[in-house]
Amino acid sequence: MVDKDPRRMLKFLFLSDTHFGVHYAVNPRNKIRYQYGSQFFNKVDEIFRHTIRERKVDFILHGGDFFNRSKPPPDVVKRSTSLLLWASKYVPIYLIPGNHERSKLPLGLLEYQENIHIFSKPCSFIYEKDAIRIKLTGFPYIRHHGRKKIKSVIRSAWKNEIDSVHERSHYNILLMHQLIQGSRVEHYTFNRGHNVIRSSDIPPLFHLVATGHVHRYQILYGNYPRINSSHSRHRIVQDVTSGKWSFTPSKTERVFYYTNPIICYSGSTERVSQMERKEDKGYVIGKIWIEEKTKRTSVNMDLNFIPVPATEMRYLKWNLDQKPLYKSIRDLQMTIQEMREINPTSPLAGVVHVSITNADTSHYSRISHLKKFAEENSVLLTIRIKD
Ligand SMILES: [Mn+2]
Repeated sequence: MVDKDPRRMLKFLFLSDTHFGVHYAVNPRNKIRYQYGSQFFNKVDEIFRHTIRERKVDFILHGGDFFNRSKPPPDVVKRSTSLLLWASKYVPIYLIPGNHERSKLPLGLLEYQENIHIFSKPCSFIYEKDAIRIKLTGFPYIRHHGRKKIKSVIRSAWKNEIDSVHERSHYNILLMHQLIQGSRVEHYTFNRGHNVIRSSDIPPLFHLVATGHVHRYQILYGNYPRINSSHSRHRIVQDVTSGKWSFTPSKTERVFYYTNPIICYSGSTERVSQMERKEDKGYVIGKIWIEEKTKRTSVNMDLNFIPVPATEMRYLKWNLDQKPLYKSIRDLQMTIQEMREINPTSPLAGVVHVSITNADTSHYSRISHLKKFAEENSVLLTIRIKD
């Protein structure tokens, strides 16, 4: 049904929080860190190649935290911009500066590449293909008081059109990098705070809010009455006689009327911190298509989360007053060997973090030996000794 008339259908890739440069050792001699940092580039490289070549996406949205730092080292800039340049040869890319870039993407001249569009200020771009017109509105990460400022920022972004369009867009996407009330990480739901945005403050004229910042993939619905919108699909309708797009529910055709924006966090493309060790990582493929029927035209959207393999992570807590060091070491060695068995050939089998309490200085040398053992098994071991 979906692919019947491909002339009126388009696809996009939505990914976010690539954090290029995190855990990266620029010197390849630091093998294990170089490997872990490189995974972040390799993964996005695969995602770009697969979605552009096989899935034939028409454009790419990046939800921010492209880099891990606002001033990334030259090697990190080189590796990540070559990915952008490759992808932009085929499709346009739209990027939001996130909090890790301090709301400003250090991409220099890349900003002036024809196919690379950066929301360096609140503004809107138009993407159009085969008579489907999409308005992409976005703004850099709001660092303070997002809750208070959000309405006026969105309003100015909507009005500030880089590509002006005289006809109404069929589909409106808001791209941003913010916390939204109700978004979740493990054991925590964001609710209050000067930077937590209420979804009811996002105008219902947006069909999709594609946002970065929270590293866990999730879909939220706005606070508008929800009518028959399933997990990943909702519809809006054009009235054929008047030509108007309808945003208000009608009694007779409720099911086809668009009512609320879907809010989507694609999550990060790789596990950035131990907090994410149980999260699936991946990207989102969005599909927008138009169905013409005798009495009405409907615009449809599908969102699909595609998981990619993520680095194995383990977290161990040692209290040396409760368990002697030699036993804890044995546990750790077993953990490391298990990880190696899961990934026997991978240059990085996983990452283990050990948090140690009640250690005394006589323990230190035995603890530091463990790093070598981990590295021999292609595991990155980080240790924190607490007083
Ligand atoms: Mn992030």
